[in-house]
Amino acid sequence: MFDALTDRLSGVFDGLTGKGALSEKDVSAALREIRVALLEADVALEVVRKFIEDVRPKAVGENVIRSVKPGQQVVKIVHDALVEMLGGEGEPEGLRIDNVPSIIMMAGLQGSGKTTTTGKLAKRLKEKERKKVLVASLDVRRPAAMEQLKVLGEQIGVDSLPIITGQLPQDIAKRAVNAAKLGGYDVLILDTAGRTTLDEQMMSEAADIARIASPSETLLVADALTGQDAVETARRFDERLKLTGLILTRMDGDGRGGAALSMRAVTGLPIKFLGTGEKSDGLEVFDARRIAGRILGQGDIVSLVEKAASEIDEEKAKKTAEKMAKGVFDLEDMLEQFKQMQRMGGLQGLMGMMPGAKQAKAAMAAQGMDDKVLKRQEAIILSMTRQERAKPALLNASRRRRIAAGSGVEVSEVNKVLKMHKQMAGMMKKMGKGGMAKMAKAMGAMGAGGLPGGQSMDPAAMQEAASKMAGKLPGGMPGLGGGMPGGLPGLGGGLPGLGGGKKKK
Ligand SMILES: Nc1nc2c(ncn2[C@@H]2O[C@H](COP(=O)(O)OP(=O)(O)OP(=O)(O)O)[C@@H](O)[C@H]2O)c(=O)[nH]1
Ligand SMILES: [Mg+2]
Repeated sequence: MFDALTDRLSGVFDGLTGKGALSEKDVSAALREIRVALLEADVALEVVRKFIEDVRPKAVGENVIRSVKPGQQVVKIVHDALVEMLGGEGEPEGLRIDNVPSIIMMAGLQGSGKTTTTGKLAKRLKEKERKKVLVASLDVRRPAAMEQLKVLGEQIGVDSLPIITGQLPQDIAKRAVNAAKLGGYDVLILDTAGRTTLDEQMMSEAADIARIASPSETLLVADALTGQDAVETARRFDERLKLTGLILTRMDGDGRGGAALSMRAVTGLPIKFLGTGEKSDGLEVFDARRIAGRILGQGDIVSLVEKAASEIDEEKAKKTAEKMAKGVFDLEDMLEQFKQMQRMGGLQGLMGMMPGAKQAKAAMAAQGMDDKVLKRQEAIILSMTRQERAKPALLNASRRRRIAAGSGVEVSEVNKVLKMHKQMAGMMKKMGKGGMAKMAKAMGAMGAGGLPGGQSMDPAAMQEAASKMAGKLPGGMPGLGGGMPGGLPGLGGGLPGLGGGKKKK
């Protein structure tokens, strides 16, 4: 998401934290580099200027330069300023949906992701907040637009307003509001038509709809890949529509991310969500603290744990945890780990959220380690019989040959999987019950605001905690092509225990 920026900044920070003492000159040089890094990431000039102005006096202060770890102090100051720029401390404000029905209007340029995001929001409100949701397309321009929303609604199990062709958007808006009232819906989401450029006709149509529906949320959906244009779009829409928040889509793309960073500072509007994929679950609540952590390469353990919690099958997790507590970890369990990792977005998805992910990613790429390998290993285990999976000792040479043939690999690959399993099982045994509980606690402390108000956030301590955690996990799956850094795949092994532990509380 912010890869290039993260790279640049970690370079600057490495320079700072590597030094015992810092002079004012060191800090100024670092600030210059941070300034360039932000500009290169496409953060608006005015925003960068203000950012550096905020940071400078704090970073060159006596108490910083004289402190024991000046570099880390500077990192913390930058972190706090970044949080401020992105939206400030504190929990992200949710959507205002306290009326019945609450109306959410989606606005934005053509192709910015309004319809997709309408679906994502509807799914989220339905599943996470148990709301009864109605979606309605007011897009009468693009012939297939209404059909698109209808199909999307069917996919996620959300009702959509019946289509009546030939109606004006204003009339559809009225009909939708009525239908939402009569149908006892908690939330009505209005998906509007977009144009390629801002024009008066589109604006007045949107303003009409806003007047008719008086939405409690008017959200601008903007494509993060369009950079500074997105910021300008937000400004212009806000003049006419009185926006209540922003949603930035395509954050999964390899854009420079700067638009996202400028958005809040320039418009004063809160960023509410990020779109992170084409699928209906590619939506993330925007949390300034977490995003700042990600940008600074501190990883985003909170997102990771949340994602794990939503993807993990509680029943299976509990079973695995119980087995592990007894020191049992068979090939069936390992298979389950692989599947879980894939559900969580595969290795790449996981890595993006881990502290120190940059180095780990590079190391993995260098070793040709990717999700395909994971799939292959899964295929190997799937070629075994149930008994073999439960009791790997059964796997003699002829059985191994059969499995290799069955999964289309060399016998040496099968051996690698078995070796890896042996190592993981060994680690699991060592960790036992105590290790798991400790780890769950460590993750909890790092996640759920365990760092009081972010005030004591010391990036170094966080790194340390994270690497300790990684150390506890069954690290290095050598079978996967030689020493994995930081025991990442082990995370898959660790997480089910976490789920199980949580449930028992
Ligand atoms: N990668 C990625 N693609 C997205 C995201 N959000 C939307 N898309 C894709 O962007 C394209 C356009 O999305 P739509 O939701 O149809 O956009 P729209 O604003 O409704 O477009 P119009 O109705 O034509 O104005 C689709 O191919 C979506 O799959 C996102 O967060 N990430
Ligand atoms: Mg659309």
